[in-house]
Amino acid sequence: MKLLCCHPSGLMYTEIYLRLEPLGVELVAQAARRAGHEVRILDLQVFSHKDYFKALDQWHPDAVCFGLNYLANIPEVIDLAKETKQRLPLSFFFVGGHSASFTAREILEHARGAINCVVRGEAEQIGPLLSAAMDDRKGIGMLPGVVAREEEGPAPKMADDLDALTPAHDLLPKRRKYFIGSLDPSASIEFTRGCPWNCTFCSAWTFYSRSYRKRNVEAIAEELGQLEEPNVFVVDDVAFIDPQHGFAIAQEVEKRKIRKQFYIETRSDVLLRNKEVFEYWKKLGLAYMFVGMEAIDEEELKSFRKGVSVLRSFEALEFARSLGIVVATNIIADPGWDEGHFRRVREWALSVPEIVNISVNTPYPGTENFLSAGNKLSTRDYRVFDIQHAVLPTKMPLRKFYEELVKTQQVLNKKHLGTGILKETAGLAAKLLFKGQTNFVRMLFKFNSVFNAERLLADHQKPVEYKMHLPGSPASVPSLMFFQAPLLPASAPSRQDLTSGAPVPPRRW
Ligand code: B12
Ligand code: SF4
Repeated sequence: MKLLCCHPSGLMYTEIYLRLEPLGVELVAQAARRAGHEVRILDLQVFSHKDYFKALDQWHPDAVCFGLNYLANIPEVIDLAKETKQRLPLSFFFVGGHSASFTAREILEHARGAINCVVRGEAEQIGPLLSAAMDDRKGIGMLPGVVAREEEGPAPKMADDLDALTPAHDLLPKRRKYFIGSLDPSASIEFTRGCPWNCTFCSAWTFYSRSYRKRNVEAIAEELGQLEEPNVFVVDDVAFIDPQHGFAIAQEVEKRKIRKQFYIETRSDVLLRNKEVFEYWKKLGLAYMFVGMEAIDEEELKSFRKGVSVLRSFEALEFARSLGIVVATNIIADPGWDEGHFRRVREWALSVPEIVNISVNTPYPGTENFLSAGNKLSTRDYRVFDIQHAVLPTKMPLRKFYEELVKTQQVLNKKHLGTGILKETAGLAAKLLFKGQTNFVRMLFKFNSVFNAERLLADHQKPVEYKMHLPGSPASVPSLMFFQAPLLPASAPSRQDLTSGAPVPPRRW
């Protein structure tokens, strides 16, 4: 069977700071290739819709799938499915990924038959679906994780071996288009999967049922060694929760003399608890680190159930700074903020040297916030669920809210974008341009065209063809977690160990 594996277009954010390879789609591609299918990958963050239709018309795939991690991409993928069925009526069209897993039924409803099924959960389970798709599509709706129009299979199973498949990095065309900041070009890799915390605004923990799985150290080093890019984005939600795993990977990287620059994301408490691991990684090429702070106000932080105090976060930023790497953090703007609140955030953010990013509190399906605030949504347009738009009623008039938001983003970005930073990074920019890498330099000048209040407001005026479903009757939090698997293996430390401030004693897990 010929399978075309796709990732939809990039959202606002990717127009500026970064564009990264779609690892989930690469895993589907690898699973399909292993099963003997002929596979191609097309990433619409890099290619256009025209290229997509050209691929359909020239290659005639038997099946097409899309990775739908992002809620905002749902309308685009439904429209593409409808157009695909016009051109290739016999093709099998399916979607999977993070957001699709939480909205499977409504996606099928909107698509009116253009999407054959939604696969909830992980790409690793895709083999039986592909076999069934080839075999007259019989019994598709009975497979674990699969939701079809008429039937729905049992809950998906979690992959028991994360090393059984390595993403098909080699099938991704135009790899030099992927970058993050000055790490241009950049590949991506996964060290661990899942998160044991349970922040109210996040669906990473509900998706993986609060589990936390680690890949084999040799397999990671092997994959790293094969990546041609000089830079690597580590996609883990929270890097180095288990210090022993972090050390072991580092030792293997050092042993194999792998030289790369790395970007990682982590939490303040993990950083402070495992300082030595981060210091070791700095020696190995850790260049950028994102530390999720979310709020500078203690009460706000408590409401997110982040489990870290503001003071501890400040301490973590100070330590990260001392490593001599580029540090970024994020603050979540609440629709209830007034001018004073935005001003306080601006003042604080200008007083620290870190890159401070501002996003907007967004109750995504799959989060606890969706259950508590989903019925108050001011819009049901999937496209504005990208944490740059306000989807809940704002205290200030919407225009004023966006003006304050953009003003704050502008002030903060002056520190890091534009001609000022080009002067500081002139050497690096020239080197990249010389090598034909233009992503970083383009990024420095795009800010105003992407982030502006008028553009944000205009997005709310677009006609809405597909309306997002609201949460049904109040559901309990465990029902958000749909995997049929134990949460943490019996030998693992308790979630208490992982998420409390106390250091996790060294263990084998
Ligand atoms: C790395 C990452 C990014 C990267 C790379 C994104 C990319 N190109 O794929 C960057 C930094 C660019 C990014 C950006 C954003 N991200 Co992001 N990101 C993640 C993160 C941490 C990990 C994703 C990942 O690559 N994991 C490793 C791979 C292997 O897993 P995966 O892609 O999820 O695939 C697995 C399954 O989903 C499934 N699968 C995936 N595709 C498919 C397809 C099929 C057919 C099937 C069957 C299965 C399947 O199989 C895989 C496992 O086997 C997730 C959180 C999380 N843990 O999921 C957030 C997450 C997906 N991001 C999120 C958000 C909000 C954003 C931004 C909007 C943030 C912003 N500030 O603007 C942007 C939007 C970017 C865009 N689309 O333009 C939200 C999604 C919210 C939502 N419901 O829409 C998440 C869930 C984070 C969160 N805690 O809420 N992100
Ligand atoms: S620590 Fe990060 S990944 Fe984990 S639940 Fe909180 S926000 Fe999500």
